[in-house]
Amino acid sequence: MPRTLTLAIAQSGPVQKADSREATLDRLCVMLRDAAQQGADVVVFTELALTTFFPRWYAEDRAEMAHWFETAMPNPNTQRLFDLARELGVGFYLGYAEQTPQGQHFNTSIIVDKTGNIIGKYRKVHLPGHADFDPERSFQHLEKRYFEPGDLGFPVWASDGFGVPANLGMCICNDRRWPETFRVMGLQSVELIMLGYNTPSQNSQAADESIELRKFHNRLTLQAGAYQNATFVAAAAKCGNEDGHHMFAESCIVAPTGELLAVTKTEEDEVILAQIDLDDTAFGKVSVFDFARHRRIEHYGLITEQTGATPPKSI
Ligand code: CDV
Repeated sequence: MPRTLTLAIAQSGPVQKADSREATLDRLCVMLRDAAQQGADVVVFTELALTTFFPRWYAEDRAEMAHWFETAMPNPNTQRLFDLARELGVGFYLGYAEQTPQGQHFNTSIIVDKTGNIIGKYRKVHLPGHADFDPERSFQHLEKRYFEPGDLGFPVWASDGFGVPANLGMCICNDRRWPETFRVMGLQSVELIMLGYNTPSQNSQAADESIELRKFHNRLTLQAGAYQNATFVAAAAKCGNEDGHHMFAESCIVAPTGELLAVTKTEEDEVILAQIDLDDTAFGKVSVFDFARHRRIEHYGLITEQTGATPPKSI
């Protein structure tokens, strides 16, 4: 049975602080419909797709940020996205801020199948930024203040929720910069990794870092992650000028060879698609990245035994 999928990215233009959830959901629904009309089986939305990137705003009392979080998913606001997915027969990946019944806060994403059911949940592991106001930075990035590190690991789901059997994984934004993210899913035979991102065009700690270099790092990590683990990668940006803070676009779909299959052209709401054959992941997995034959775990201990880098003994 062929395992072809039409994979879509729904890149979001900026979502301003003043924008209502309703207006933002309207935009996501328009893109879901557009993608479905073009034959999409699955649509990848971005990180924190329902709101502005609120971790750039400091609040002494974090309770002031409560309104950015979803306490259930779906909920009365988002139900219509799930209903539309079921009506159109298209799955999706969605990032949002999660508050649990126990009061924990996570930067979360879900996989929803073609019948509108959640089949997987992931909570962002690699939280960038800082927990306290940092006057040295040109702007704040307070993910470590508002979220806890994810507690679900990097699961991979074997599912036919998008219409064909596939091994599906997720991560979120900064996770893509860490090879461990991709490798842990690679070790579970992942075939498609979906992720969303909000990446500022400026480095808040290095004003002279160019946007070109930052875009290069985006492509570098996504393409390396795909190639080194023989998996498709689909990455959706939230981009453009959000309340005076610019974020770059370049949402893309990457093949298991590491090649780019589709890239967005704008910094606005934009849908791009690629037809993919999940069996194209097989060659890398049985050749250069046949982990069972080639990995040498006896030399990898430091990766899980140690967090920070230490200098070598001097000779
Ligand atoms: N939302 C993010 O995780 N953004 C980070 C920034 C802070 C570098 C990223 O890795 O794109």
